[in-house]
Amino acid sequence: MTFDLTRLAEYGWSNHYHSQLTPEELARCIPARVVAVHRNRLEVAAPGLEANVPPFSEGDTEESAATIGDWLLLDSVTRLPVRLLSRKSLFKRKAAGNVQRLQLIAANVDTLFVVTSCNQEFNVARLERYLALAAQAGVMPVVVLTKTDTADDWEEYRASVSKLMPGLVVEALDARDEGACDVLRVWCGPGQTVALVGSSGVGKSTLVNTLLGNPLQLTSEIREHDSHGRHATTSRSLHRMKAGGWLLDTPGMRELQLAGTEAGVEEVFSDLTELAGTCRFQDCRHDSEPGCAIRAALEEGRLDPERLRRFRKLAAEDSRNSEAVHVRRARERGFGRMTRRIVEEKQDRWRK
Ligand SMILES: Nc1nc2c(ncn2[C@@H]2O[C@H](COP(=O)(O)OP(=O)(O)OP(=O)(O)O)[C@@H](O)[C@H]2O)c(=O)[nH]1
Ligand SMILES: [Mg+2]
Ligand SMILES: [Zn+2]
Repeated sequence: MTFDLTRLAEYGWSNHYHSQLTPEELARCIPARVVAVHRNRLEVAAPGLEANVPPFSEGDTEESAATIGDWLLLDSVTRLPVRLLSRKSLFKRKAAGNVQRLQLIAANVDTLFVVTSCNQEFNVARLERYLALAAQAGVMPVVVLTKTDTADDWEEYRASVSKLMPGLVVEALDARDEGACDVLRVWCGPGQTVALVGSSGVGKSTLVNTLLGNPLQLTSEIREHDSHGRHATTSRSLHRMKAGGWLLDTPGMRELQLAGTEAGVEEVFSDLTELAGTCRFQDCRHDSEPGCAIRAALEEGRLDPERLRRFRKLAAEDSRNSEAVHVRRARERGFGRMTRRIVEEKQDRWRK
């Protein structure tokens, strides 16, 4: 074997990837992580290795192209990629414009910091949207509530976040204070990869600087010639944090939209989908149908009408976005059908 496992672990290597390698690959390949994606090349890194390789795709679907955070196997002689390893998690979105295409944002992120602040920016519906995205991507969400120093009632903000999902982790802090940010260290240690999302002004950049310890790292940019010979500026996407882990900063993270996130929505609103599964009619629209469990819960005050409204909005948005991607599949989907399908899938999973 030609590579140093201990040092690879610092880059995020784990048994999830290691167990995918055949004995032959173990003998003849080196794993390397994609740290930046450019139009005509990928930057990869591994202990003692920084290299450019051609773009690589494992198949002909959009999801099979290597993206930031991916692990590639390189041939140890030619240094060319030979295989894309199966991912732990994946953020993707509908490509901008009318093109019906999915765009990969980042792979193999462990933790998503959902950043929000103790002021009028705070918005439960937006948080739920981010939580659904994290769940869909297969990434652990941690809500980071910033600007506690500016609000006497920050405990109340924290309490409303905690109510969004059972077991949801919330950390309240002053993003400018290095000591206060120490509570985030457990997600930022060696081998860990984190990404941040949140509205403008909530303190993402401030947090990033605090976590990196060295603001220069984030602003250091690589100048290169684009295809027209002009200087183009790109900033690296994976940055080493003080605590040893990697911070993924890519513009796409800021524009994530819901597309094909039914499963994520299901996880965040499992109370609602379970309830809907007990309506008398399978295709109940929770409108005026008899035996509707959702309406009963509303009438008995067991269900917050605002939460239902947000769920409907998110479900509708999701099905609109998916429609652009998979027109045919999405056409027949409505709120009632979606909840029914989710409940059926859940039951299927139990039966397996
Ligand atoms: N008092 C206080 N100010 C903060 C805190 N976090 C960020 N700020 C300030 O809020 C302002 C906006 O912070 P940024 O880090 O630039 O916000 P951002 O999320 O990166 O915003 P965009 O880049 O526009 O998306 C800056 O003036 C920060 O100094 C905090 O916890 N407490
Ligand atoms: Mg910023
Ligand atoms: Zn109903």
